[in-house]
Amino acid sequence: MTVYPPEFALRYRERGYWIGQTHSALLAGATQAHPSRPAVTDDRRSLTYAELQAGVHGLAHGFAGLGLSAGDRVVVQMPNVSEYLEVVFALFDAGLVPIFALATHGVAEIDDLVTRGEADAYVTVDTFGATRFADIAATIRERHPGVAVVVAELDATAAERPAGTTALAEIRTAQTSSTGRSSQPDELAFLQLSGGTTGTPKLIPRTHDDYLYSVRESADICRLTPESVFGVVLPVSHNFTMSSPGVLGAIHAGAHIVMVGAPDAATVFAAVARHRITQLSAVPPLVAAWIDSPSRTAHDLSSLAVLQVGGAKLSRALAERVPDAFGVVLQQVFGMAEGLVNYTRLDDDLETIVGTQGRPISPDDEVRIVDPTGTPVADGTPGSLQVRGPYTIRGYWAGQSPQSFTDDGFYCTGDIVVRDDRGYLRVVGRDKDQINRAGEKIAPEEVENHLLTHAAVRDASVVGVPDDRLGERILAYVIPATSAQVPLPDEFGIRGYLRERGLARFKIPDQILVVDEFPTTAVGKVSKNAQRDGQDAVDTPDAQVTPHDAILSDFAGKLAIDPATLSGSTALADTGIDSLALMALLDKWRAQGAAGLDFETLATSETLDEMIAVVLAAQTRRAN
Ligand code: OOB
Repeated sequence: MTVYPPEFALRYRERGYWIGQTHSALLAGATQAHPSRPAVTDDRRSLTYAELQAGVHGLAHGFAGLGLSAGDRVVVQMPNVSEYLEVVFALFDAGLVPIFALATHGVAEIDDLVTRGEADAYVTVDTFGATRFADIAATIRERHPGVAVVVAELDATAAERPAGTTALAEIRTAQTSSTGRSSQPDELAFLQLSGGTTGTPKLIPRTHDDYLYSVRESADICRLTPESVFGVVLPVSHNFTMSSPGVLGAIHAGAHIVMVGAPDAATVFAAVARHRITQLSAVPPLVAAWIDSPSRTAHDLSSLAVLQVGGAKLSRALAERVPDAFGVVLQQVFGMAEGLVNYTRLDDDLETIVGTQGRPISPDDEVRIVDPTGTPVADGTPGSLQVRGPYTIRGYWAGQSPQSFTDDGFYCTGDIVVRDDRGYLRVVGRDKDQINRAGEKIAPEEVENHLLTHAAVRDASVVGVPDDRLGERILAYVIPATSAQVPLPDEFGIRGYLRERGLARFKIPDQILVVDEFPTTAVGKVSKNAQRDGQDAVDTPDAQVTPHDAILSDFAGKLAIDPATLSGSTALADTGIDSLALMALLDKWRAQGAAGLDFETLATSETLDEMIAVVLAAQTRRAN
């Protein structure tokens, strides 16, 4: 791990940023201050701080008993459930290093993380919603016999746990005190994932000291108190939800964390009303879907005080609608798992809140904005953002991608920003080969590499193109291998192929075009600019509603494809529909009478026919 140079570490300590706190100490402090206050609630259970701490200690001894030694890595892949906090803090207590996988990752990503992170264990759940994590667990167990696989059993009706795996409940002990094995404040606490610009995403090493400085400051900037109720809608393991101020900021403040089961407006707003949620974090497309939803006015949202939006650029037009639509203060968040996080402050004037992506957390965040030759530009001029500071990494895990850091230790973010004379930043573009699809980051090269494994694909090039709903969607150009023994499948077949390889759903191209050749630049490289050009934002037309075909046509409309290319037997997953689009459709169909329809049932349909039957049944129930 690349460490901070001693003179910087000294300065960060002297200035009171690094206070020698570990994550275990963070939870212990909150537990001591508020033992009987609610810590975390999900759909199945609720734990006070004392109960959470007890669960953590009981599990920590269990993890220690698995034969893992201090510093061993453990890939954690869990959805937004209370057990997530128990597991992660138990790993901290046991001196183990979590690698924070996303719940949306497929077996391809998990396998890669286990391999590259040289992990000794993988912790997941059995089933959650539509996702059968147990299948990933079984494959990891098979491919990595030396890796301990621990499964939290959430679903009593789930199929049997895969052979060779251990139930989380089995390793729970009755011990109520710490194992005393936590790593030190200045040591590696966990590995976070980078959005990635290369074939293999990079791992981000964060220490307790640097991360918790950003957490405490964030909780302060966002004014979390023990009375706050923090609703978790985005994946809990993402840096935004984890620490900006996220669940860790909530714990620092002694606040109540509510894990919301699904991101659709009806579920989220019902949870806001029921738990009196005061604060939510979201990505822009989610906010757009929530604003448009009829559920917004159907629930009591009066408890909501702050809506944070980040992860991707929030348009000014959407930003302007947020305060009135939800009766909240909007807070823009521009951050990165590598470190730097910018916030608009809650008492900033409206112009700053809707027109900028905020300013850095720390007075010691050194922000440098440079032109292509590396020369700093004047305020007001767009340039490439570089940063160095008390919670920004100095290098990736295992020395990956050294070119992402300058000789004097600045991290090159790949974002094009404009700074004003007060230090507020506006994100105006990007100079990294990365797609930002609804806040989820995709490295084109990674998707290309998967496409290239197909025998009928000679070449593949993946780009992000502007999209009204998602911000950007993924477009893949494919050149068929003419001499191949197998024919190139159609668009749905190619998606099915990628899915079978275990690629995360959010990385599967939204659109696939088969071409004879790629446009090239003057020096003969594939011109991704040319491939992006001419691909305008797709407007999603609203279709007429009559039974079966109309639903199919709504569906095709959302995907901006010709309904004639869809058949009832097409697998829902292979259509490339994402949860945001599905949420919008759900809202529309609900408004048209399918009152009892829920996100889960819709999302778990195998085929389009099955989904349509579910919608029609819900409409009929209402009609009767
Ligand atoms: C957050 O973290 P990552 O690591 O998934 O992605 C970082 C990248 C940034 O470099 C930038 O390209 C983009 O995501 N980004 C934004 C943005 N917030 C992030 N682009 C425009 N406007 C914004 N508000 O995404 C993340 C980490 C902590 C807090 C919030 C977001």
